[in-house]
Amino acid sequence: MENDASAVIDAKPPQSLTDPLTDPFTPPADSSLWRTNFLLGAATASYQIEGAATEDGRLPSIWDTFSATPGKVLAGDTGALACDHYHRWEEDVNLLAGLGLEAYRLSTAWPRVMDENGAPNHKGLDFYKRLLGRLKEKGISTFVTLYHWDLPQHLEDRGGWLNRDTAYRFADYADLMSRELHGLVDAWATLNEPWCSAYLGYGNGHHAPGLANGRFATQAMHHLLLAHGLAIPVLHANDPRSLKGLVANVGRGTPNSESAGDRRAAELYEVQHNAWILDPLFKGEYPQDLVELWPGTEPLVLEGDMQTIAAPLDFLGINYYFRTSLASDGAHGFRDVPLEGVERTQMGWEVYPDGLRDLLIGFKETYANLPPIYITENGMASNDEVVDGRVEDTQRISFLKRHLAAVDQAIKAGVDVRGYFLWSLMDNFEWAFGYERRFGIVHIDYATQKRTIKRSAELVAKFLKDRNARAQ
Ligand code: IFM
Repeated sequence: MENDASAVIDAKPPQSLTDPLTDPFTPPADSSLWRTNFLLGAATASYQIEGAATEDGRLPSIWDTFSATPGKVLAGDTGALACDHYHRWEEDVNLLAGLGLEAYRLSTAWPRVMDENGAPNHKGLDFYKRLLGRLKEKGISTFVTLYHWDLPQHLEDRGGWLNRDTAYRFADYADLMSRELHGLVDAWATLNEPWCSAYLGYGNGHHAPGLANGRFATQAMHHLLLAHGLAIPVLHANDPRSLKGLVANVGRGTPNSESAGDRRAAELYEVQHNAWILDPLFKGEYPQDLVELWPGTEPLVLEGDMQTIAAPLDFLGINYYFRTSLASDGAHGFRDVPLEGVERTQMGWEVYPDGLRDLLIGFKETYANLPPIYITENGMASNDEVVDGRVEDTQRISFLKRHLAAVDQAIKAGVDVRGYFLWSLMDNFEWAFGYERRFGIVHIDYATQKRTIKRSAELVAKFLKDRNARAQ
């Protein structure tokens, strides 16, 4: 992949494109985004878009079980059909290509490609071969995440991520995928957002499999990270030319007041969201502060685990969405105290682009061996509607522009950020919020499966076209 962040191309956009009235998206002339080696793409995940939940030998995942459980997902929505991408993938690849997006981040569904005994399901594998092959033909870089939360239900039935054996089963799955798909994948990510899998899945039960126990969360996290560490050398052996990394969602905390208690609350929030994952990866240890936050929940760690987890990576994927304001809970933890009068999205999340810049700079200062970074997700949900065939998602356009400016500031401060993926290519199944929350730059009418390109997508496409034209 041609993507050397050190080579700065001095390209200036034509004056007319920077007029905020006619083009509210195009970055300013001095933005790093004008470098043609800064990768701009979009992301999705298997369970959120594929549908075809029982087709071609796909086994049930924990999200099929969870979403079928009354009261777990808004309006009782499930991923059974989703965006029907399993059948409409050609149309979706054409959309990506038509927009001129340079990279696509997708995930593969473990229950689609392996049976209960670990044998390959060739029908499922063929789907990904066709999809990735077409993306390659179109010249689109492929970022493949192996685990975006759809654990096979039969593994959950044996303890899921609480069972150390699941980490070894994950390494087998990584082995199969990298043997079958090598040459079609530019970058492999082992896990998407282990914080969500461990904390929301096993700590507070908001996500599948819906367990709520603090001790479970730390043990699940350890096995997830172990799975990651076991998979990295396997991916490297089977597909040495691709990049290997992990995708982490990171959170910015801000104290609700200047009091020492609230300042400590904000620190602990970031320990829980960021250091819990990044310290093991880049320092080979869990943060000491976790003990203060969750006394008595230390996971069982076997000799050698931390070295396995800290295997060197080619990249770190960062997913960033919002900032949280925190106060002390009066004991050793924190509580969320929402700020008044700030801009929010359909999710209720605060729009705070500076948080992305500040976190990126902070990570560079904290971790001496931090690899190059891709922003693997950033975006927002809005209640978008098609009116006369058009979707005017003005808040999203402004959101994207401001977050890309924050990325540019981080690059100028010395952080090696090599690309940015919009979340998401299309509206999709937003987990516990079902289909109500719309994150796409392409609108989905779920009744007809019609895709409508939103204004934000048109402007991103226009920018990419202008950038390419200038690079000729
Ligand atoms: O939709 C999710 C995605 O699956 C993981 N990162 C956050 C997104 C928005 O909530």
